[in-house]
Amino acid sequence: MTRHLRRSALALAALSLATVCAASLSASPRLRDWTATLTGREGRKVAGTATAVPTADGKGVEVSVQLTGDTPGATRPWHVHVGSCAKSGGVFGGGRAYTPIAIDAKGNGSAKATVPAVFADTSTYYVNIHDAAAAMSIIVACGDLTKR
Ligand SMILES: [Cu+2]
Repeated sequence: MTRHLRRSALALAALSLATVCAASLSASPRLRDWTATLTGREGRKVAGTATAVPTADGKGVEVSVQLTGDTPGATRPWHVHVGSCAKSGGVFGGGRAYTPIAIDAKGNGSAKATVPAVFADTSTYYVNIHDAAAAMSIIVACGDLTKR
């Protein structure tokens, strides 16, 4: 009886250890992901989401952005910037990595960028959608990146 109890206690301990390991394995990459919800500016109805995850080699950040409700046919330059929607700053990682978003006939668009820089824990970042290459100062949508 005692031996049986001891064995099942051991099995239970092994099981909970396995559960803890599985949980930390699946949780650790998630903690390093950043997400943003983009909302329209200047009365625009455009909305969207953005995510940023470290590249496999840890030397960069892979950013993806999706837009809905935008003007069909528009081409939107975009960047991750240092700062926040409320307190703007410079482009993160240099502008070269970012290819403009082409808005399709339904008003949707998406883009991906591999940025050769890493996020610092001491900084904040946001995603800016610019009106056009000839109107960079007009921001049509913005969203602060937060760690999830
Ligand atoms: Cu920008």
